[in-house]
Amino acid sequence: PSYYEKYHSLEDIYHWLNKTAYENPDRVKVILIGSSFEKRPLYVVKLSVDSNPNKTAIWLDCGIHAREWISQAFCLWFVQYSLSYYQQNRDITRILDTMDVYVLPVMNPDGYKYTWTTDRFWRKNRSVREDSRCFGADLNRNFDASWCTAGASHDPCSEIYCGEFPESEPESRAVASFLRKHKEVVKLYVSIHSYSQMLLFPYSYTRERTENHDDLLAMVKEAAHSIKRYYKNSYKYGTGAQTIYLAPGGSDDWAYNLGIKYSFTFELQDKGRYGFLLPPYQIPKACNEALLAFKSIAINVIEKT
Ligand code: 0X9
Ligand code: ZN
Repeated sequence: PSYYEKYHSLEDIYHWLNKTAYENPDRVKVILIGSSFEKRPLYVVKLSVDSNPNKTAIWLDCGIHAREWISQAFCLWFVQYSLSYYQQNRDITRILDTMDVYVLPVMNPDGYKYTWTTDRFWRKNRSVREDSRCFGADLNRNFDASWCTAGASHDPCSEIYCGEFPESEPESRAVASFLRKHKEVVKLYVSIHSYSQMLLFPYSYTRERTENHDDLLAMVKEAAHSIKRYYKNSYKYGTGAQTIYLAPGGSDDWAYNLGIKYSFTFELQDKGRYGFLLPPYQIPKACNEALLAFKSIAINVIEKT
């Protein structure tokens, strides 16, 4: 198996980042957007092919939730694919000719490290609270989108603890600050999770529809149908609230309300057989499916913007 067909420790991923930037100086820049609670760096890979300086951009994050290892693996897969198939594959070429892509491969490095050393099923970050013995907030409940209403918890011991206040966690604050700074150029937001095979869009904090609901629905429907056709796997699709559950404070809803009107959360393989413990031999298919959905949605965004 190649490097991309395995899971990698945090140290390995940091090393990969450096090496990828060093080997592709004209297409890859590494940007430090902040640091985690335990002071680990939050690095974003900016994929940019020279040509046109007035490109719009896509944001892609992986690893908000520590134990969803196929997520972090997807971001590495995506970067590798983009560098290898630019000018080979029609869709990725068109995407990179039109847009830069900002990739955050590990949004929750402290949690990810912890899943390698101590608890494979850790979800949250690893922040400490003075008034509780429990660690960590759910970074996907910590954004300022109907924060900590139904579907999140004020209890620091809960798996869906929303944190002390919106953006109380350095990891979510770093992402939010970066997107606020770049909101004019970022036209598409994608966040990668697992598992359950779903393509979701806002809202998750309310059952109300967004103003461009029909557009978003048509895009995930087309993407899910492509996956079905090419890989024979089914993905459910729809708003977060209707497809899984009400969940406030998520990055996708927050990005949407910031003005990034094409905002998605992908839940990758599988449907529960292995769950978070998806075996490495299944990485290629899981990532190729997600890649197909990503490209299909990005092409649609290009055609609409
Ligand atoms: O609950 C979540 O944060 C995501 N599911 S997971 O099993 N990976 O934890 C779904 C996120 C959907 N979007 C929002 N809730 N905003
Ligand atoms: Zn998740």
